[in-house]
Amino acid sequence: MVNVSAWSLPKTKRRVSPYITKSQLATVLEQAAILLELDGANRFRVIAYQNASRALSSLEEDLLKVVIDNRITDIKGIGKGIGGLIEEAVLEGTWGSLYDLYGRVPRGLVEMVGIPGLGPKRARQLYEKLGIDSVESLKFACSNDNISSLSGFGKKSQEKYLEGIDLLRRYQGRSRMDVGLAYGHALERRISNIPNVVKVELAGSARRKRETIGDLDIVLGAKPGDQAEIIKEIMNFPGIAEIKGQGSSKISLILEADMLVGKINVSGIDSGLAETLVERSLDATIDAQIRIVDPESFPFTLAYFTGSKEHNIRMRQIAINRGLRLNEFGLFSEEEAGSKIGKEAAENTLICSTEEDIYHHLGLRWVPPELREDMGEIEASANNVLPNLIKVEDLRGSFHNHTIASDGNATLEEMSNYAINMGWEYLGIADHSESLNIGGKSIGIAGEDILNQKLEIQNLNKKWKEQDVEFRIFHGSECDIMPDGRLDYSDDIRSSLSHIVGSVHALGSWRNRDEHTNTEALINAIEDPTFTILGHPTGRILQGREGFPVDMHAILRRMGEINAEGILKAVEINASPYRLDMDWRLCKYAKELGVPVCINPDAHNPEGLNDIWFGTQIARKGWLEKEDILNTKSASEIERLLGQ
Ligand code: DGT
Ligand code: CA
Ligand code: ZN
Repeated sequence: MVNVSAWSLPKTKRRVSPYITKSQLATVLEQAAILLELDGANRFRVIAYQNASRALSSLEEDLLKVVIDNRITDIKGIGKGIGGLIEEAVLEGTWGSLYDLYGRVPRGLVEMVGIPGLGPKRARQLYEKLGIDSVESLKFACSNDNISSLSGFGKKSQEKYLEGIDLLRRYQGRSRMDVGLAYGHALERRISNIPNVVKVELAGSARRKRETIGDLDIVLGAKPGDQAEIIKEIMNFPGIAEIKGQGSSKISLILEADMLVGKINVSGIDSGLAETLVERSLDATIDAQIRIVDPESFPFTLAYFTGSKEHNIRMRQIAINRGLRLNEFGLFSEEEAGSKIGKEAAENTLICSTEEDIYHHLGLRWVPPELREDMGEIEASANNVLPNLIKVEDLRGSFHNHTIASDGNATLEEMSNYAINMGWEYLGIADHSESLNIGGKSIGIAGEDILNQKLEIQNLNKKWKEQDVEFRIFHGSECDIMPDGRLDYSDDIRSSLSHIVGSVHALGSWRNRDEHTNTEALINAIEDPTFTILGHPTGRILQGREGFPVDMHAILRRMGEINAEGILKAVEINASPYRLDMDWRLCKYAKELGVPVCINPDAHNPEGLNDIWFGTQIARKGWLEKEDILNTKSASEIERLLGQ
């Protein structure tokens, strides 16, 4: 099966030739052959690309040397046209005519080739004859018997494709946090409604709030006599796409959309990409494992399946040091258990009615699941210095939100009213700046229009003051950072605003450059006196695209230095579940350096403000406390910090 999820033309990270490696080229040429076939190119061209790919794979000589010596077309299987492409890639790092090809072939067609049993030739036929251009439309056509009448296709093909689509889904990998938690909580809720369920809880990476979730783990506690009936009830749930396994203590399922209650909220990314991602979520499936245990075992099983594996290993070692053994059923004397394993070994377990008890028996304090990654939490627990993690209720506002003045779809007032209802004291508006283009169209606020927004905000602030409503808008901008590190707008305009969220959007040039250049450019931007908050630092889209290369440690160090001089430079955790950028792994470092973290929903509509929740989970995962977060401060403190 071809893995088509990651198809894009490689961008060089080098500053000297060879910009592109031999194996990168071989992969691209192989992909190009498939794209050409999908594009309806003639057979000989397709074969030429296939041959060239193979020739490169088996080339032993240094490719750069061959190119420099002008010997590329001497290689058997490489002709003049493709030879030219190879030379350009190696010497310039660019891809000539391939950009067009990669851009032209519908993404959906490429995804169709990922379906086991469906090659490019057939995909092309389905596209030409029936207009099928995505996995979704193919599934629909197969389910409605629209394909069997095509010559060369029969009922067998339909069945094969449907099976293939299922397979593709199953291997498509991890889900974003919002999708995983939507499914996880829906399943947990449904189970908790079954009579005689004593306890049920989501475990695994979902409970640890990882940014993506592989599969769901649910632990269910019930009396042995009730378990069979409970399992029967679960099997009757809606939204079970497939039963992968069913025993008396474990059920493995694939869940699909009917399981979900409500729909998945989306905001914070440009609309084109958002649309595709929504489609994917609604159509997403996720694996779930349910473990059914006796109520007495529940805390042990929950702890075990919460993980992480690394955390568990440390816990078991601590038990061993105390002459104990810890498994998914209990905590018991190693000596007594002897060679017994599993449930039997745990017959005489120490009684623990909660997870807390397990930690206490090991001389530890309970560790919040978010921290269980073996990244210092065991030591902190033993020394009683675990952080007091930030809570959503601690937040009093946020600084990066959009309105209809740029690409949001609500007015200042609509956004504010929603924020007031959330109990916030302030809302930072940061619409896009002038230079931001999407598809050749500017979506930002032109410099001369900034004043209009300013007046509107002043009026609203005045109104609230008169009405004794404790709420205000901070007028900022999500200001584009140019490739050289300059900020959009004039110094005058930027200085007139309350805060500047500096963000990189034109990702192309940043992803084409090496880490060092990008880091320098970002530091340039941050050093600008008007710069306040670094927005979505790497530009990554989870499950969508990687961020640009940048040395975040160096960025944070520089920000720490400037903060030490008493000048506020904060880093954003973009709370959109599509981004969750800055990554949680960097939070602790930011905290140590004294760089305030700002959790921003990057909302494009009022409901989008709720995304703040995801960002807060990530901040917790990064060990952050109330004091570490900029938007836990009161409006008057913020005014002081922003120098107004
Ligand atoms: P995921 O599903 O890839 O997002 O990540 P997890 O953490 O949910 O991992 P998963 O589903 O493979 O297993 C759930 C938990 O069960 C895991 O966090 C720790 C525990 N576990 C699974 N296999 C092992 C193992 O071989 N050793 C130990 N110590 N724990 C394990
Ligand atoms: Ca899991
Ligand atoms: Zn942005």
